Amino acid sequence: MTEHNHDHDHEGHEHITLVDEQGNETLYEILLTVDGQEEFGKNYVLLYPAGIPEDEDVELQAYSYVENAEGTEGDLQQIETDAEWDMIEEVFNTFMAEELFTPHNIIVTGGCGFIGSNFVHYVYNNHPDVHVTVLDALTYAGNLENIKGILGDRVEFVHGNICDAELLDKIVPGHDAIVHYAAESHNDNSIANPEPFLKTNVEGTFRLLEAARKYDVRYHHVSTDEVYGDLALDDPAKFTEQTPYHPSSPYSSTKASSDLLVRAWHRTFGIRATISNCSNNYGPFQHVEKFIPRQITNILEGLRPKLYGNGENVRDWIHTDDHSTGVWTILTKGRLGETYLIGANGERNNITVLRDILTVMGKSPDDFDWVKDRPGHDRRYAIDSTKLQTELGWKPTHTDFQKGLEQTIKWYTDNRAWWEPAKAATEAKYKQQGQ
Ligand code: NAD
Ligand code: TDX
Repeated sequence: MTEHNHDHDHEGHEHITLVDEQGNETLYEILLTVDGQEEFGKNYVLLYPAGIPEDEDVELQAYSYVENAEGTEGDLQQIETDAEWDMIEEVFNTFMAEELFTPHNIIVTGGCGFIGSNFVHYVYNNHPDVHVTVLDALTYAGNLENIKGILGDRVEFVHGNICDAELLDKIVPGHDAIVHYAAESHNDNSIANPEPFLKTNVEGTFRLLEAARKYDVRYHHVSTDEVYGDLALDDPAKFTEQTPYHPSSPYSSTKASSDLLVRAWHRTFGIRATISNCSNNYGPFQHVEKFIPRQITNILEGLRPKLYGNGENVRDWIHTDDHSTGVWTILTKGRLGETYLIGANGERNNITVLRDILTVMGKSPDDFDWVKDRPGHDRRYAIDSTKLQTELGWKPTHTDFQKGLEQTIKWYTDNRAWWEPAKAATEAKYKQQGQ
């Protein structure tokens, strides 16, 4: 069976024309593509005849294919083994289901940080039948203010450390899932002092996995695209779930280590786990040590923004709201043991983002300082989130980065009381590092 023709119609549906042995052509629509690379070294497509009303019974066709050099489907092949059929059936059932796992009582670690607190708000606003226990040590990066407005019957706060096994023995029983966000999250800090990264990111994950094992609790692991290292600026490739791990910094190597622990605990002990690796987040409530908030708040304080190296490094930006819906989708629909990449096609180099910020804030686009580069500075991150989009039906909603950036600038302008207490100490630390 060979693929004859592959195109998109005006509604974005993908079509394939198949030619049988007699030379008859039939037009099919691609219902689903399935990523079976890790297990079978192939991908799969599920097809149904085009133009058939949705409620009519049709026989689906499934074929395997190996991506060719252009990154598109090569020839379609018959499926050979029962194991492949079982996997396709599992993905199809996942695709058709609204939610396969319906949590009612979850622990969110790091729920007072930037991204964790966004997820807690997302669950509070969209899943009223779910109770959230936030476990957070309130490090320099944690701020109870981030969830203060929603604490009560449905959102409870426990002040504690994820490395504290005794505490986990007290709070984990009775919960049906752990969503693990807590981490030391800043690359520059990991270069100045790696030790807390080993403790929280590696040992902390180990403790949570042990608790998930002991109390048979589902576990979702929030990780980063930085585990894959970096791409060259002119490389057309993006990271996929198959990209080999190649972390560069103490931070990303501890995140990579924690991902590997999750994979091993799933395989060896049968922990019901999923992993997500997301690209750079932006939005309100991000700590002023990170790139975008640092530059905005510098301008608001009358300081000049600071750009590392030559400013050519590329980051793939996603709004933190979209990260939260991605994690919820994977928690409730993801296949156990699987990794899903979360990204929103937001590649931009740092100098472009900085000049956008300066322009929106009424400054000259050259009104910034070049500062010392970050050692080991990753050149470019780029995420291919096809698997999450096609298998689980997730889509980002904040697709206009410029608009999201303007809203973020407005938020920092309107919420000085939130970030001012952390600003001076953060800048003092950077100054010491020559940044
Ligand atoms: P953050 O630094 O803003 O927040 C981290 C939170 O974890 C804080 O509330 C802190 O108090 C808490 N915490 C730290 N150590 C703890 C410990 N030992 N016990 C309990 N709580 C502890 O981080 P963030 O940017 O919100 O990132 C959250 C997660 O998302 C991290 O796992 C990070 O690796 C991942 N991630 C971040 C990005 C990004 O762009 N920021 C992208 C992809 C993935
Ligand atoms: O002042 C700065 N000037 C500058 O040029 C800062 C703070 C950063 N940068 C550059 C370094 C990076 O190329 O901006 C880019 C973004 O820097 P960070 O905000 O520190 O993010 P990054 O190192 O890319 O990592 C982030 O995304 C992946 C998060 O901090 C991680 O937690 C996440 O895993």
